Formats: sequence, C-alpha cells, structure tokens
Amino acid sequence: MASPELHSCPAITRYENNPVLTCDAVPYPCTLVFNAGAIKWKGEYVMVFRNDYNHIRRATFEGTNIGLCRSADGIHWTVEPKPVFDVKDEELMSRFGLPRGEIKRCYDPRLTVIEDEIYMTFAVDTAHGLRGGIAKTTDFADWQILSLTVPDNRNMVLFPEKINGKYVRLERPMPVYSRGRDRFDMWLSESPDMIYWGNSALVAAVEDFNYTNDKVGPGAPPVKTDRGWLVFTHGVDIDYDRGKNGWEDKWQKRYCAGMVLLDLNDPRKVLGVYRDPLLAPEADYEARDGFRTNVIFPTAAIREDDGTVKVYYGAADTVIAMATAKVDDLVELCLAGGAR
Ligand code: BMA
Repeated sequence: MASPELHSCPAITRYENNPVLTCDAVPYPCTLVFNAGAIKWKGEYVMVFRNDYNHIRRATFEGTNIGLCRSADGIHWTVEPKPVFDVKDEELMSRFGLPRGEIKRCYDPRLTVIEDEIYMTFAVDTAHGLRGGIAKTTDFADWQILSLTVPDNRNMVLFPEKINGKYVRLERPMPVYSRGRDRFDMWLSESPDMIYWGNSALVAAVEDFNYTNDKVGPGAPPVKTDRGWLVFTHGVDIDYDRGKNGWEDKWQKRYCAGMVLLDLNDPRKVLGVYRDPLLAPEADYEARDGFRTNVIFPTAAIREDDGTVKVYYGAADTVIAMATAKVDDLVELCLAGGAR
C-alpha cells in the first residue's frame, strides 16, 4: 500500500526565500550543507553546519567536516573561510585518547548555550560504531571534547539549563537486535558533569505519532516556554515500495519535523504530543531536488523576543532552510494532542 501524502501544519511558515544556506555560499570544497546547530551569541546568530564535500552525485563522497557561519538577522549568512571542526584534525581526537584512524567523520552538530558556555553535540562514525559526542568551546575554533557515548547513539541535544542540578540531554540510541529491525525512539539521560550520563528514560516513541513507523528522535535543543520544554523532533516513515528518490539508487525513507512538550521540572514527563507532522516535505528543495529527497531534519530552534521561533532544518540533505511559528501556537497544538 502506498504511504499517505503528508502535509505541513498551518501554524508554521517557511521563509519565502528558502533555502537560507546552500553550498554556493561556502568558500571551500562543499557539495551538501545541512543539519546545522544555531544559537544567538554576543549579539549575532552563529551556525555550525555539516558539509559533505566532493560528492559526485552518488552515495560516495570524500569526507565531511563542520563549517561555521554568522548572521545579523538569522537569515543572511556569511561563511567563515575554513571549516572549524574536522576529524582530519588528529590533534583534536588524540586529545581524547582515540587512536589514528578510529574516527571516520563527525557530523550533524547542534549548539546549546548553558550558563554562558557554548556546547556542541555531534555524531561520530567510528571504526567501532556510531557514537554521540559533546564538545565545548569559547571561540568556535578551539574545542574540548568532553564525552563520547558507547555505540550506537546519535542525535543528542542538550537542554539549555541544568534541571534539578543535573545536565540533561535527549538522544536516539539505535537498538536493532532487540527489536528485530531498526525502530528507534527518543530517550533522555542526565549527568552531574557532562561526562558521566545515566538515569535514562524513554521519552517519545514511534507509536506516539500518526506518521512514523521507523524512527523518532531529537531535532533541536529544547526551547523553554512558560508551559514546558518545546522539543522539535524528527520522525521517519519507511516504505519499501519507494525506489529512486534523489541521487542514490534507492531511498525509501521520509523525514518530517514534529514536536512534543515536556514538563519543565521533570522532562521525562510528556505533557503533549503533536501527533501529525509539523513540517512534511512539500517544497521543491525538500521533496524534489537534491541528494535524498523527502528529508526535513530540524536541528536548531531560536526563540525570538517577539514570541516567535525560527526553526532551522536540513532539506533533502542538501541545503539549510528555515521556518517560523508563534511559540504559543505550537505549545497549544502539543497540549491539544494529549499527554503520552
Ligand atoms: C540519518 C543521518 C542524517 C540524515 C538522515 C537522512 O541517518 O545521516 O544526517 O539527515 O539520515 O538522510
């Protein structure tokens, strides 16, 4: 049976001149820019983005690094002359005690400011599995790696403040053997020091949403509202009848943006689940053009003083796009969907 067409929620509006960043703006080898972390820092917007370079319109490419760009308005971005984070920087990885060749690449960075300090979470492909990393920086140039998870885990996002004295993160471990197939959900862990993580709990699962049958995970670091933590999620459905969608011979998944609302003092408690997609792939740059079509992957959300939020997302794993919504509208929609 063909998978149903999905539509975006009317409460969110795509920026009319999307995408906001493409590889044309990058002054070094770059084929695909997507899945970016963004924060407001010292009066400007700062974004770190994934760059897959020397891609030859197939699944193969030379490598991935992380670039940096800045903006005065969150829309027009200027990219710094060189990437800022790269596993080819052996020095960076050896500081964490990893042998040469262990790390294949780092990607999908997210940014969070906690107590005036900048943290970046990122995914790491290693010779022994996928790991989630946390690094800290003061200048986006020098990075201190604080922790790497056991495999397989990725899509970690940090809450912007400690809760009950602990750092808290959302993450998406990837259990396969125990579930018979890939079916991944969103979990939460806490830490006294950003190094030791535990006390983990399931927060939202594939069956909680109307449009997912494969994966649900964190998208952007949580946004604080009066009524709870607003979390933008990614939700995936797979349809084995899908064939060629993009540059690869086969791409059978569809990624949408979704959202949940978590309790401010106990974020394990899900106060509301928006059951339908917040953003479903519809625009050409999401659904038709690019490397992997039908991918919307939200990775950053910036709350503005006027009560709106800018949501940044990777589109078709090829460009970065942005959409805006009123925070109160989104909170209402989550609450109307009911608790988990
Ligand atoms: C996931 C990750 C993401 C990517 C998504 C869709 O497995 O690789 O970086 O956006 O697939 O291709």
